[in-house]
Amino acid sequence: MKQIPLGIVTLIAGILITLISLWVGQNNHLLPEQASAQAPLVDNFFNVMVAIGTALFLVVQGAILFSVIKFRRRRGDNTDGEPIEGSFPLEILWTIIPGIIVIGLGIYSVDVYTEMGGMDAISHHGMTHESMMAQPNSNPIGIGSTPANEGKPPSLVVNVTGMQYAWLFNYPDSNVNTGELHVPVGQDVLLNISANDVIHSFWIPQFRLKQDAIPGQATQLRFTATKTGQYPVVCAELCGGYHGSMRTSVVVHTPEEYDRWLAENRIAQQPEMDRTVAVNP
Ligand SMILES: [Cu+2]
Repeated sequence: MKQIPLGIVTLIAGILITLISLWVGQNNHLLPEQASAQAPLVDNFFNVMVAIGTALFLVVQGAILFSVIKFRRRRGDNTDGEPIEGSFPLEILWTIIPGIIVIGLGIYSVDVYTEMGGMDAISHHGMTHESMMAQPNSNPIGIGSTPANEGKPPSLVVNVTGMQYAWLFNYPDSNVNTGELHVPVGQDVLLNISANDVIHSFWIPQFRLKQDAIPGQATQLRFTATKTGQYPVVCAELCGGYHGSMRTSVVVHTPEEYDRWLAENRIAQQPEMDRTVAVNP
């Protein structure tokens, strides 16, 4: 058999591994459906990491498999293996490559966080010590306005309270209280999150958003839902014996549906009970 030059073999293997890794990165289907404007940002980052992970897996496992077959013990060969003691250039190489990958992912992740609105909350922290003493915990932390929405007020504000073991939603503009979050699709929504007792964590997997609810520290999540439907809201911080049942839903409506829902609940929650009966069969 004619020997193919090692350089060509390595090149072909490199191209194949790159193509396979890129494909796996784009087609892994490991995450649930995307339902917020932030979701594609998170998923693109995740897919890049899956692609890099796949490439590393193939290179490492491929090298092991290749060595096991190529350098296996032949029948009747009882000699010792060649003693090899480290390789300085190789160690430099496999330190530099992960170093570049980690720094690159670090920079990319900060970019994703900025695009999601994560830096908005942080920039609000440039206040003096005196003003912090005067207004304790008045600056919410979490995901704020995206660079595109900078300076614009949100179109809907909802107060979210976490308690053992439920989420409560209050719509301050319309005085509606619910146990389920309802939002219109395509609109800029701000959640003001607080906790009554212990730390909880407000998580909507389909939005790729999660924010701790902390007693004494206001937090926030600002997002735009991009797909109508019903998605789970899950408490993601172990908060006590019934933490596992601390779940509810977010319902993303079309704007017309949302207005109808809001109108029904606004009337339903007024004190005059006769009207409640009339509109809420
Ligand atoms: Cu909880």
